[in-house]
Amino acid sequence: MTANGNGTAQVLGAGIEVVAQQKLQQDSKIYERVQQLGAFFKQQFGADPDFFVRVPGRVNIIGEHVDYCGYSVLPMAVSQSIFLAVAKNPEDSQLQLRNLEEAKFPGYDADLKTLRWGIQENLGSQWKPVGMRIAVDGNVPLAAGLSSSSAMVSSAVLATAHVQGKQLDRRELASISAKCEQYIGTHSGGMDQAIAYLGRVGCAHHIEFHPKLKGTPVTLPAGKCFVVANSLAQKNKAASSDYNERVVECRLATRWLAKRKGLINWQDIVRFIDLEEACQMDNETFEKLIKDTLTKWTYTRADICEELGVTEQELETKFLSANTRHMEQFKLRQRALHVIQESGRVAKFRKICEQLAVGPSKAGAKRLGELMRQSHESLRELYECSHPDVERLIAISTEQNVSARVTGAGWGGCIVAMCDSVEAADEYINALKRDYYAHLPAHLLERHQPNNFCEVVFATLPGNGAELYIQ
Ligand code: NG1
Ligand code: MG
Repeated sequence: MTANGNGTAQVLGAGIEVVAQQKLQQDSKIYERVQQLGAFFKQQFGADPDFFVRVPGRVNIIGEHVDYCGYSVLPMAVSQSIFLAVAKNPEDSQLQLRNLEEAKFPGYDADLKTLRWGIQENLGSQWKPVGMRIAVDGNVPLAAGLSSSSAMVSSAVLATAHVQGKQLDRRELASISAKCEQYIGTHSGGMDQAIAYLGRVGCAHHIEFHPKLKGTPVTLPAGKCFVVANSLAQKNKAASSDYNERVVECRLATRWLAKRKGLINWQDIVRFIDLEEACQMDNETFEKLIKDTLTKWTYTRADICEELGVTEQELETKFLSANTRHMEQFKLRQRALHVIQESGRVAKFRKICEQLAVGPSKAGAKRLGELMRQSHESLRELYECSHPDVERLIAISTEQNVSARVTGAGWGGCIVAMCDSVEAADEYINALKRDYYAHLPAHLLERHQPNNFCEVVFATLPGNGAELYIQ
């Protein structure tokens, strides 16, 4: 495996730097996975792969359920990732997928000519149905809010772009991957795919979506240590309507407010950020507008139809989607308030991090913790996306004097916590093991206790985004 041989990165293929062998070998964990997956590939397909791609999961530090409203977020890439070993086969048009965990994820074969690919749309007439053999190895916890699905989708996009010989930069790849993920049926924003490509070792990223995708590195406060703890309550978002229901409520609230503000094109204003821009409102004015206008806790279909001047049928066809057509009640006020206040918290969090990078301040660091706690409370109360198991983790965190919040979409999954030092993080992790993990049901204990729960509760450092290794 080689790139330019001098240990530095080289730009090749899909506009992504290729990691040189020396650099790769420095990270023994990554190198081991490459070796293992390469051997598995050879055993499956009888030849070596041409290249590998690695796309990480992420943990969002603050800014939850705001990306699809156009507001910025503050995630970092984690070390857990999806690895693909890939070989191109120009002789045929077969897609052959094999997972290292064969028992859990059986192989899949198909003729590329019979599939529609999201990335195909982007490549247009340049698309060639070139055969691909792929071996997959993933260690991002599934359905846990660490973005395993986006790491998978983004790795497929990167591998395909490379096989197709397409030069794309990281932001383009992130946008294509976000569009591709919409095929799964969740009307998600672009946070996960953006950090999957833009992540950089040592810093979190402030990711803006408006007016266009932009990532700014943010140095997290020196000494602080972030811990991820998985409640192990799994939430398969694609199989439930909860996520899309929130998206629908946000879109309906946007139109309601746009109409009340007298905007002629109110029907076309879908995201809160576009309304904010159209009305030149700051965060506080927006919050006041919501409080003054959306005065009911629950709106019925009849309320919405009356206000928007549409029939029930129009409501269903224009504003609801396949898995939200059943909705009878809409919590416009609560959802809108969460989004606007959470977007304010992201801006404050970034600003404090920037101030702390210049000079330490106890008050500043304390404020970060408060923002994380407020974020969680809002997700629980206004957005209703927590889970009893997540609440137990949060309660233990509070007892330990650690600020924590649910991360990702919620309804289970992981929390992210901020500890004052590496030692404090160790103590906190031990407390979680003692008070939460030791009480798991027997089948989960059997699986995780032998590893001392290190896959489900761990301190994490910001890692790199997508990488390509050439064989
Ligand atoms: P998770 O739960 O990690 O899949 C989801 C969305 C994000 C964002 C968060 C909530 C997908 C692919 N991702 O993340 O875009 O909206 O929820 O902040 O659905
Ligand atoms: Mg996901």
